[in-house]
Amino acid sequence: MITLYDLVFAGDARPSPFCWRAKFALAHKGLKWKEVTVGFTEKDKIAFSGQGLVPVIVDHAHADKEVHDSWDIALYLDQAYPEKPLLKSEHARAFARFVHNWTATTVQAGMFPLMVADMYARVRPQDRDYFRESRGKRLGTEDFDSFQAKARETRLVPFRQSLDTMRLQLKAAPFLSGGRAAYPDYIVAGAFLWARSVTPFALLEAGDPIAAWLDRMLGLYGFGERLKAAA
Ligand SMILES: N[C@@H](CCC(=O)N[C@@H](CS)C(=O)NCC(=O)O)C(=O)O
Repeated sequence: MITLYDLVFAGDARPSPFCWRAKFALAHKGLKWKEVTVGFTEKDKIAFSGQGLVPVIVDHAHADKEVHDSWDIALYLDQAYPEKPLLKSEHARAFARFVHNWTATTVQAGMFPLMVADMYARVRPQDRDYFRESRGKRLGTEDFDSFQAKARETRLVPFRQSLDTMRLQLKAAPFLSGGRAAYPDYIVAGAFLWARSVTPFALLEAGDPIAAWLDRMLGLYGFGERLKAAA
């Protein structure tokens, strides 16, 4: 059994893209886990990990080994549970790392301005000050409503275009990793599950092949039923 410390929003929503990566990785391995929720102001729950970000896992089958950071969790799971590798070879790791970097700089960075006010609206009441101050510092404003409205006017079309790389990849095969989903797919799916958890806004146009891919991703391990989509 593994314990996964998972970020929580109001209504028990679980938006963290990095925690979704860890959940995909655990499900891929066929491992069972239980989740402990962590609000933005409940970092004491993960203080034992020596840092303040989730995901954190504790592997009770391996002397309560603690691992944090989604990438290190994937590497750890491959080492402790070598069957069904997530990142089999140096080449697989390099491709996944590329997708990790692209997701950070293009996908997640592109999504955030388009949904920051919707996120703020869904943060637990006791975490709102923390979110407003920390994200306000990042964006240079705490007026998330205006920031988001402006972003939707000016940044939505470029954001959608920035995903063309992914559409081209999906022309060749049903998953980014080929015929079967693998860790690179989990990385990008995490970003889209983040968005689904915090906003009803349509980041993708109807009929976008990325939406069909996301449906396939949600079907893999039944995450579609688990996801609390934002209304
Ligand atoms: N590089 C880390 C990033 C983890 C991360 O940024 N987690 C966010 C949730 S999505 C977090 O814990 N944020 C807490 C905070 O902002 O205080 C990973 O891949 O796991």
